[in-house]
Amino acid sequence: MIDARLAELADRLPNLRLLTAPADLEHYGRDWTRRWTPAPLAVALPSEVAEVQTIVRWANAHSVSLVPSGGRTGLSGGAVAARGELVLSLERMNRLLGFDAVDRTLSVQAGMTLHAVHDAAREQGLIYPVDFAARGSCSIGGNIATNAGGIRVIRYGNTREWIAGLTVVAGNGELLQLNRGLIKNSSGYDLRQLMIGSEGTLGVVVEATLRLTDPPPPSQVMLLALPSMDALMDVFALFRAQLHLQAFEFFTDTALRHVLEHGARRAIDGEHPYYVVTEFDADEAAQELALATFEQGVEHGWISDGVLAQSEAQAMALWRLREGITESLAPYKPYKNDISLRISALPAFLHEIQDLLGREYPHFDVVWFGHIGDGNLHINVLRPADMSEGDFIAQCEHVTRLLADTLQRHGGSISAEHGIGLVKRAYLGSTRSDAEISLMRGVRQVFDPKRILNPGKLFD
Ligand code: 2HG
Ligand code: ZN
Repeated sequence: MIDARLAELADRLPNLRLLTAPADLEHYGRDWTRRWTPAPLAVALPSEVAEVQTIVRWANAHSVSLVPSGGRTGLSGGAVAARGELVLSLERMNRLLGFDAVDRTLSVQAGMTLHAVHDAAREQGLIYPVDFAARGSCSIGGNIATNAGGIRVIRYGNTREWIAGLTVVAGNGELLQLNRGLIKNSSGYDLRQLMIGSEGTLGVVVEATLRLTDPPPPSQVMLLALPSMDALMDVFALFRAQLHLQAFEFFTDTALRHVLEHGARRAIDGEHPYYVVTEFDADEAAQELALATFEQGVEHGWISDGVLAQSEAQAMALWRLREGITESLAPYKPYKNDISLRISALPAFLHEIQDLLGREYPHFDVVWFGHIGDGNLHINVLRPADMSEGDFIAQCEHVTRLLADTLQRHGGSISAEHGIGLVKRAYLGSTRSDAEISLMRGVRQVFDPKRILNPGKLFD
């Protein structure tokens, strides 16, 4: 029997696609965390902005919570619907709205995948430079909601840098045009920036105007094997000083073992505890400089071995060693930490945290990797086959509390780029002061007075 509230919504919007089949509720109610059992009321797939406004007004009238939903590739539970919410999927709103050659902007609907955005920019001879492994499934609206980062932040910054304007349906159903593509707009609070990273708690992003830029010069990709964690920061300082970096990513031998088991090809022989994939601008002069830089690293004892990709295919194979890690670990349902520090704070922090994790997780496989050039580490802890999921998560949460305290002492953040969602909610106070959180709650109250937008995410 159809829910009376849904019947009323269907009445208001006869053309709205509304799904209630169990398989659909399951599919749209979860994200890549797979920790919560999906239990949405229904899934709405609007095809135009006016429908989104009507849904938000309906939700206010009936006190139904909404979970804005993109590609659901998130790792913090930000798009989970497990408490009778209506999933508001932007999946069908995935059209390119226009390109402006003078402004060098692309206007898109929020449901467009990052990959499709890349293609649309390239068709105009430009690039949208934010990039990461989930590009084929994640949506630009989700990227905006979490201020997504990825593998090119070291050169181009986070999503925040590339959003020239947003069209948003606020929590009361009102339509907001934020910043309208302006480069300069010194006219008070920048509500566009407030929306970016707000995890669907202030408004539903329905359209975005994205800034594009020139494609980077030809680049080269190098894989390096390193003997120690200390060497990692030395090699980073060396490479950053000599080369124009586009990416600088690291992973451990444990991560490598998993991607190799998952079908990637080994590129360096022997056992090495740490690896770096780096990409840098490479005209002819830079090639020589890259080799000289590599040699210097070897002479200092910071680099044990290395490979410089000789073709596009080899470059892709080297990248796969880094980009394939999340997928190769997925079968273990890892517990994930996504933390960030100032680069200058990393060496001291890394020592402390290596001790901490070694002590607290003596029997768990702990996989380290990430965007070390941005001060962003991903720590994935794998559940032993003989341990229950509940016990495993409880132990990981205990350690995350210790990790959060350590981060706080070093001035870091409990979420670098994945968001707070449900997963990191308990630790928000390690990164934001009570005063900040209280202001954030106040802002939320203004945009969404009835608290229908993604309640429970970010904070209660
Ligand atoms: C990456 O950098 C993503 O590959 C995923 O942010 C990180 O799986 C993770 O922990
Ligand atoms: Zn990442």
